[in-house]
Amino acid sequence: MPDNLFVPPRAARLLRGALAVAAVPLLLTACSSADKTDAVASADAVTISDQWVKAADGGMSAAFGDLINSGDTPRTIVSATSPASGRIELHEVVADANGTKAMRPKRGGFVIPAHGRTQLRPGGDHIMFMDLRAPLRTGSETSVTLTFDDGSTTTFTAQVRDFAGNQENYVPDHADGATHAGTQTPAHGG
Ligand SMILES: [Cu+2]
Repeated sequence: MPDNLFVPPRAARLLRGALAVAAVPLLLTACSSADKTDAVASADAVTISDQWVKAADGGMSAAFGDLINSGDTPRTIVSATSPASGRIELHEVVADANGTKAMRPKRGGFVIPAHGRTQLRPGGDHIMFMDLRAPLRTGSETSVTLTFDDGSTTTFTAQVRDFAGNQENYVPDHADGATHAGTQTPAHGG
């Protein structure tokens, strides 16, 4: 009988201890989901602004814009698709030993730094439309879907614009069939 009198406070102590232990992981979980770092999909952390696509009658074109990362961790785009092009590659422009600029698939994709931006520009990184399904007419629009390395995707709409300058990355004498051969051998760029 006296034993029974002692059990409740002891049980209460044990219970309190168990709650304290259980509270730790609960708090950690609450913290990590509250300060949106890893819990947020890349597609929700990255937006694009000033996006546009170069007008072209056929063959190749490219999409440009500013990729903006509002999150605390770097995000990586690994591929892209668009109904406008049979194939899309993520390109960078590099200079070879002779100083000649050439484009090639960017290894590892486009990385957008935490709280930073990655600019896609003519003469720099760009989303390369390798094989247009139809002419891209000035003033029309097309959509592009980006896939991140966490598997999340985001789709944006870009207006088609005339663009004449700074075409070193798709020079006409490389822009016929020969260019496709070139881009199919990314090894040439190193
Ligand atoms: Cu390109």
